[in-house]
Amino acid sequence: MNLIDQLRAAVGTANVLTHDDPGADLSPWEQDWRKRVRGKALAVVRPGSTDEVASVVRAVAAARAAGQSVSIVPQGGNTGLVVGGVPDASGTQVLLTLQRMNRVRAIDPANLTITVEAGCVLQNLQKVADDAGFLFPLSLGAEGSCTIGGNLGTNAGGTQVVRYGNTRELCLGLEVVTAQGEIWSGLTGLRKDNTGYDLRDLFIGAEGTLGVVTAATMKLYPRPAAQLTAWAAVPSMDHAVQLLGLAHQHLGAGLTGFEVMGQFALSLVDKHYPQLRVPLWRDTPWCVLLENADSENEQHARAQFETLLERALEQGCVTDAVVAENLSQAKGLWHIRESITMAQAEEGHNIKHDISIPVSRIPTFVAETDALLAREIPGVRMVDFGHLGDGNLHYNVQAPEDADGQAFLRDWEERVNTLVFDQVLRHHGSISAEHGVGELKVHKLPTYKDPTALAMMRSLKRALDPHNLLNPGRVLA
Ligand code: FAD
Ligand code: 2HG
Ligand code: ZN
Repeated sequence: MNLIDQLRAAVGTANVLTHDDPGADLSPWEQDWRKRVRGKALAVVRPGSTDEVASVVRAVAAARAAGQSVSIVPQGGNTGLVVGGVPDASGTQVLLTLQRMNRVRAIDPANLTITVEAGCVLQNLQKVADDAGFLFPLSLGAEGSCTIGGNLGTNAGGTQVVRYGNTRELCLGLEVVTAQGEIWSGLTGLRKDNTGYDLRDLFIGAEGTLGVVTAATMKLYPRPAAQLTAWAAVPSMDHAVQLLGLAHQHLGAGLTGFEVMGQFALSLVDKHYPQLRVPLWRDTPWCVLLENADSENEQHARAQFETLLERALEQGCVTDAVVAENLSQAKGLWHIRESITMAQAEEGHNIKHDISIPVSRIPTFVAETDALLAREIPGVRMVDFGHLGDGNLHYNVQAPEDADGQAFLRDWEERVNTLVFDQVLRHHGSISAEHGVGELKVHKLPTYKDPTALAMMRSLKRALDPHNLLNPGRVLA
């Protein structure tokens, strides 16, 4: 049997799509979210179980061992921003989508865990947790489409990291199909297990290069008794950092979100989605969105929040603020923040940088790097926003007004990346805080990653995937 027939035998004919099938449209799996790359798959394969994933991996591995240059690209919701989950243009890659594997396998209320298959859409996972009386805190703008497998693959961050950590911190166990097509059943749900190397942490953030995650056991949390959200105008990035310090001091573990948004980023939301009514943005260079989740009650949360904002106004780090009166207003404020990425996409291509540096250095980094860019590219527009509570900025560079976005990318991307990443290095930061490396940043790692760390990463890849079957060319060149 040829490979396509073997794949059909493994997952059923209806779950293997190829370009030769009459009327088949593979583009949703082949085009990345940012429309940076359009690949061509040998086939899109949709397994329905872990055993089927293992059969697919074994079939492709055998074909590769027999000399065919085939490989596998795992994909979840295809919302990744670094071109990590779409096939390349060779027409030799099997696109393995986990979308059909979307079941919730179990909830263990006493252990505060939920076990789900990799293709479960994040929003569905949040809802199942909520219906059971718990909170699953991972939250990001793509939550209506991204999957927990993709979140684990990228170690996604989002807007609640300041309190609950990245996806890695929320995961207790994994089920993984290895590059040899074996199944590792590591769904333990244990909070303590020191029996050697932490294999789970190896696969999280590996962007599908070491194994295919098929299921995960994730942590649940009690739902907070009250949740309050405020939107504050701040006069400078220095003041935003000062406000973060006050928020830690006054809210303690209640501080669940702290996002900063630059004026131009908010102007894009106002321009493309005027119905969202962005507050305060016209008269201030920065706004901050902050959230206080309280385990006592709303009165307590509001009193804490008011004290914080009074101190902040006294100290001049906030010039104006609105506190959401109810959950629906709070959701509206969060929706504005989550719409920045879409508003940027409406505006046209930009050069994205998802960077982290110590919070204390962020004001200097922004002032210096803004000035360097403005000198190089007069009229450049900075779409600067992000998870300030985590030291993570989306420091995105948009072409000057009226410039052609495509030409801007072509002429400037490499130079702008070098300028920004050199600055990140100088400030002891990372060139990818949460989106990953994918294909877009793979050639940057040798310059910006510690050489010993990179050598260990290569050794791990060789040990776990010696034939480079899984997502070749991503993370490691
Ligand atoms: P995909 O895009 O399908 O894949 C991403 C990577 O994971 C690829 O390398 C793929 O090969 C690998 N992968 C997918 N499934 C598996 C699996 N089962 N096993 C092994 N590897 C796998 N990211 C953040 O971190 N924080 C944010 O706040 C955030 N906001 C976003 C907002 C918008 C509007 C958009 C479009 C994206 C945003 N992202 C954010 C990026 C993206 O949503 C995340 O990276 C998300 O985790 C990707 O999930 P996915 O299911 O779409 O994965
Ligand atoms: C966010 O925080 C995402 O909204 C996307 O990580 C960031 O669009 C971006 O650059
Ligand atoms: Zn982000």
